[in-house]
Amino acid sequence: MLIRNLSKIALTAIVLTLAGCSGGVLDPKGQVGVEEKWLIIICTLLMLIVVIPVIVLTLYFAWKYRASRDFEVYTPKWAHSTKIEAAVWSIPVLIIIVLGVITWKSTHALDPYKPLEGKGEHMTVEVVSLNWKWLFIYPEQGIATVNELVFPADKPVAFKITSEGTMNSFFIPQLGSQIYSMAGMETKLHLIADEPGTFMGISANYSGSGFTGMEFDAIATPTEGDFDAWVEKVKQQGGELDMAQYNALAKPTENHPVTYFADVEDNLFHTIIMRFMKDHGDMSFYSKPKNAVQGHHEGAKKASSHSGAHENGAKE
Ligand SMILES: [Cu+2]
Repeated sequence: MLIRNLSKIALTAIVLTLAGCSGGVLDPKGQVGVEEKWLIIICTLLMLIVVIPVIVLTLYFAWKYRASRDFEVYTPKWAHSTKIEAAVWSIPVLIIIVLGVITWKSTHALDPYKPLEGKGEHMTVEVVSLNWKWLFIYPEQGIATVNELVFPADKPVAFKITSEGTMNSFFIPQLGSQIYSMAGMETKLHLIADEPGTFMGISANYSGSGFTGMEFDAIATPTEGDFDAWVEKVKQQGGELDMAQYNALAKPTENHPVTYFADVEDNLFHTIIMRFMKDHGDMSFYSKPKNAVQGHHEGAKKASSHSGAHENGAKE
């Protein structure tokens, strides 16, 4: 009776869990997401090669050597079995080798910083996480939006991502990888939608009281024409986004409505990153800051002992 009830509960749990898959990482709508789905499934199955026999054998041994069976052979001096040693060492080692090869290959193939191969030219979208909303700047179209991301289906998108404050994580589960947004830094992500649709966009990193409302629709339009029409709509309806307006927008708000900006200040994304870097000079990405050393040591020269120690490579 207990077993029957337990199996009912388990079945319900499985059905509910699988029902949660639609719209999630196991229901991918883009090339990156599809590859990651198979990675999750293959790795889970490989690991179950160990987990399932362990569960089965645990139950089997508990039953086989139960106290009421007094005719089992009692061997307290038993210490070694070559067969068991071979099994418990060789199987996990083989699985780890296979997992290692798969991980090595897939981390290179699915590197979020790598543009998608064979998909043509990428469209650029600059993403800024604010408390508690997402700002999307379209440098090629000269527009910006809050909490609405639109791009054509079958068009690869290169996201450049930063944050105004707290660390967040830019994540459209059905399209694939998530990547962190951090103040004063630029991270990159390349995604594509293989079919038109509206996908849920979230932050995968908790960032405070307004976090639950920090969601956006990622809309893949059926054609480039539909995307152009949407850009026109933003240009008709939107306001201006200069630095003063950005500062007002950056103030914390909860459940921020979708907002359009028809005209965006040049290099706004770069300016947002650089306001956290101003003491270290302008930054050339993927190399050292051009004048960070001079800038840093202007202040340090006053304290000569500190400056001396620093030049010897000592840490502060
Ligand atoms: Cu220093």
